[in-house]
Amino acid sequence: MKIDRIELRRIHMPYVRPFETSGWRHEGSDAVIVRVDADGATGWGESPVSDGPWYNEETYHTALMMQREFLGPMLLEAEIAGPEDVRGIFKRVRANRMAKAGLEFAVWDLFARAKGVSLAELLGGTREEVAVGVSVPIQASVGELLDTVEGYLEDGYQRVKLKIKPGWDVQPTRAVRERWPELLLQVDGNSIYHLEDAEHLRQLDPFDLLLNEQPLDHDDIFDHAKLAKLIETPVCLDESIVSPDHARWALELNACGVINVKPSRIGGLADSVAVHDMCKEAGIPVWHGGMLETGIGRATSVALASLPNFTLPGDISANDRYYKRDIVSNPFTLNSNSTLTVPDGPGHGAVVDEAYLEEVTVDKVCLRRGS
Ligand code: SMG
Ligand code: MG
Repeated sequence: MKIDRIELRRIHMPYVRPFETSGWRHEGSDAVIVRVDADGATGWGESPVSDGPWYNEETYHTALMMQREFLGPMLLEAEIAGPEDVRGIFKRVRANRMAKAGLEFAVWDLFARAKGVSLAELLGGTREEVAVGVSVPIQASVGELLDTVEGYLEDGYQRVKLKIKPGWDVQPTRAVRERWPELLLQVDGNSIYHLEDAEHLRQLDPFDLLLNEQPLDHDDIFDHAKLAKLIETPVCLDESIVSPDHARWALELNACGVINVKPSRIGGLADSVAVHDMCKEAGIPVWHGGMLETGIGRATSVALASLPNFTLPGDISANDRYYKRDIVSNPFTLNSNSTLTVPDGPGHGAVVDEAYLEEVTVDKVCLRRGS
């Protein structure tokens, strides 16, 4: 198959409430939405980048530029036998994994739709529902945090992740644990701590957390391996697992007990399945992370999270936790058992609301084969 046309749109779409981590605060999505067309079929993907290089080094500026100048033209030239080919086509381009992923996701969706199978099935998914939780941003006070968590529990979420940072870690985590002794609870520092903080992080051990996510540097594996020996809470890696090799290094070093799989961070679904399979083999559970995706990226996530070793609840909340109105007309809604239902129609299943997509589009680029 040859791709005829690629459409890239940088959007801006407000969140229902701001999202604040240890290092940045966002009021809305600045993702790049990708559409690919071939032989009368269409596929959609999302690069969940933002306005600045805070989570990783990519932004909507870099993603759009890489897709327009390098990745898009490479994809248009290639003969693609299946979506697994895309990582090879992009191999010459270093890093820029979120830019690659948005395109790769769209090609997976295109092939699944062309074959008339669901993306979950094409990826090897085995679940009809995926367990999900909610990631709670840093709040102004412990009182507000308790109210926010209570609201999400009332919505039906059964697992909560707290964003933490120095000065907002032990006290809020203790408060949530005391109020809800049985709650599935975990924390995420987004790379704000240092190995010297091990003693401090040990204070989180009594709270029976599922995991402590990426406390140390965004590109560190080595010090996480040291930290994992110093704290009882399982270390989970997010930012620093950007490829199957990085996962292998982490497993060989015993740097983590759990891995957060985000296919955008890893550069695509093919490599994410490889990370999943490697962890399964090693007896290391994985769970699906989130980048506050729109309904398009969310549908890709739900399909991937249906693979068997995604045994912990994902950061894939229902669309209305993020957006009052989303760019899809069939948002996911939360089931009463804190799951989302995996779509079984063709592709990832998101039905794009093209009129609203046009409304939230800030910048649009069209690439065509042979021009
Ligand atoms: O999608 O619900 C979501 C957000 C999950 O906390 C979340 N993501 O480090 O895991 C993480 C953060 C990164 C957010 S960057 C925009
Ligand atoms: Mg994280």
